[in-house]
Amino acid sequence: MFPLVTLGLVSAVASPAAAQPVTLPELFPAPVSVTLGKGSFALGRSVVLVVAPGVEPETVALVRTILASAGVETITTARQLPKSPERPHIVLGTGDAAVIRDALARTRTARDGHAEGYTIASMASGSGGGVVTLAGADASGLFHAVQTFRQLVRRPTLPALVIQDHPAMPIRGTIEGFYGAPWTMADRAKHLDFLATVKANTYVYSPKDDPFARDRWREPYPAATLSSLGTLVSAARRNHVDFVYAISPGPTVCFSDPKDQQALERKFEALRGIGVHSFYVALDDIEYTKWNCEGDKAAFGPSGAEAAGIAQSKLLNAVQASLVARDPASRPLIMVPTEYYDAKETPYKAALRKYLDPRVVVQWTGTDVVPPAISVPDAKAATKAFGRKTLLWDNYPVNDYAQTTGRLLMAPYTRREAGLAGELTGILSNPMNQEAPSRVAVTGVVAFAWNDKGYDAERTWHASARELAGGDARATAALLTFFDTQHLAPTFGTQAWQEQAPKLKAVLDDVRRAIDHGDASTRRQAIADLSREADTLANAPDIIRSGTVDPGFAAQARPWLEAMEMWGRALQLTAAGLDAAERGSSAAGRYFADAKQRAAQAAAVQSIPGATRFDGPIKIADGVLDRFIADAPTLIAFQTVPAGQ
Ligand code: GDL
Repeated sequence: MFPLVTLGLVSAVASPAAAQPVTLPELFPAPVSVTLGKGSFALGRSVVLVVAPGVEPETVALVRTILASAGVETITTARQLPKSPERPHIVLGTGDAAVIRDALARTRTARDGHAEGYTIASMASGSGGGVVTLAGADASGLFHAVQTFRQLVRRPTLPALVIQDHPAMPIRGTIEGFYGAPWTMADRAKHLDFLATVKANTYVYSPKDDPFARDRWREPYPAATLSSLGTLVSAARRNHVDFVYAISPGPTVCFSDPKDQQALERKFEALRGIGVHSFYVALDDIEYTKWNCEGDKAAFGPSGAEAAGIAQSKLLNAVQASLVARDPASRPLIMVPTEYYDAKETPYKAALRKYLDPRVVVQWTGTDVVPPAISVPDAKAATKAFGRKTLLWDNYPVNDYAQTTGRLLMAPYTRREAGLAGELTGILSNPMNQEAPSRVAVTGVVAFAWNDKGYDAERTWHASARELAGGDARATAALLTFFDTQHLAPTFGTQAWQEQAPKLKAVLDDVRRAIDHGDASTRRQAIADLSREADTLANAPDIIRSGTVDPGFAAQARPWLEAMEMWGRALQLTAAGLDAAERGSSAAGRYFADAKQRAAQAAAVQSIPGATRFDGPIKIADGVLDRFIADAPTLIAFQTVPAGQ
């Protein structure tokens, strides 16, 4: 029998004196439930793999790779579990395969049967043996179980535990929907691999600057591009990610012209030829109060928002019908409407509600294009306005609008209300032009969509830094220092929805307070702390360059890392200036002047031309660091050296 204990009782039951306590591993996204059992066992060098019939070979291959990276050298296979396994056994399967039923029965565990759900049950057995059962409700569920298993085997011993898990929202992932330089095919391939690790299931291809998807949407893709897209589609399939192809015909489409409908279907047909089963029509950022052709006036009457809603519905309904007719495996069409930026009742939305096929999935960005927060009542209003539960298009961490010039958006994903899963069909994050840095926010978005009620923004943020750093503690800390300098998240207005550099600001505020109110020893202590903080800032870029697993991160963040190092040096000089001033040394003025010069150089570092939509100076903890360096010479009176000395 498998003595399960609830988490609160674990230490009491499982930590006899001197034994290693069995602890709960940190898992991201947070599973629905994890229950620790008694004891633990090591995987060791040799394991037995028991694979139920029907498991995808790629999933088995992935398990083998994970086991190898956990130090397993020999993997043998068996068809069923022995009565008392003396070696670690890993059991894989979906549905109610007999071997899975047997394995779960031994741990008296029920199987999670939700779509994409899974159960993991592990128990120690015999002397040195153990069983880990990965049971998927379906093939994707099993794949997600394997991703959790990847996190579990990072520790040398596996605790006895039961995990029951399934997604709160059916659609989770990203929409490459920004303006400016699209991701490269290599970026996208890496992104798809990353999405799998966080249990995302959707990637929408919709770069605004792909001419064949927007301005020249009627034209076929060059063969080479289509072939590269085909490679991505296969990578997505391997990763259990739905590759959705989006087209944006809005700028020129003639809704009433059957030739345009055919052009759209021809385009989709070509994509279907490379394995795409999911399609999307984007109608955002277009003029919808003027027709593009005379025919639309004849067909739908004078132009206007309501007529646009009717015309768009007609086209989309026809596309939805043709998707089903041509491909029984097709997923429902997704669309983003022209009024995507609020849930206010309007004639356009009323037309969509009335005429748009209820199967069509509608996106919406919240109460604004870049909303400061999203609540359950906001989502309820959207459900009402669009006549169906919506799929949130979250414009975070996208950095293609003027207010984001010179910024990476690296704050934790927050201010989305727990409970949104009851009102949304999912969330797609619109990422930055920089793929690797985007993973920090996307990890948060997807973890929230997987388990909104169990989501912890700060812990998930740390976990994403740890992932980028391949588990290295020093590089993780350096990344978090860097993220703090890129914490500001603007809106389209003047008010940011995430503040800049809260951690650094707290440190600098403490220094100001100590200098203002403290005695001599408090002041010196504060200046010493400041000097250490400056070292941390100045050294972080080098640690990040050598400590992040994906070289794409340092390459895409290059000017930010360069500027950060310079700002760090400016702060070091500032700390030296304060120290000199505190000691009454006349060197203070020189330090402050050097700091000012270094800060000016740092502030002049520019973004990589063309890498983001708006080029401009790189911002590092702006409004916090620059202000402190500018104010520092006024904090402690110091002797100035007369000119000429
Ligand atoms: C938008 C655009 C999007 C862009 C974002 C931020 C939607 C639906 N469309 O309005 O392509 O990246 O703003 O600038 O959000």
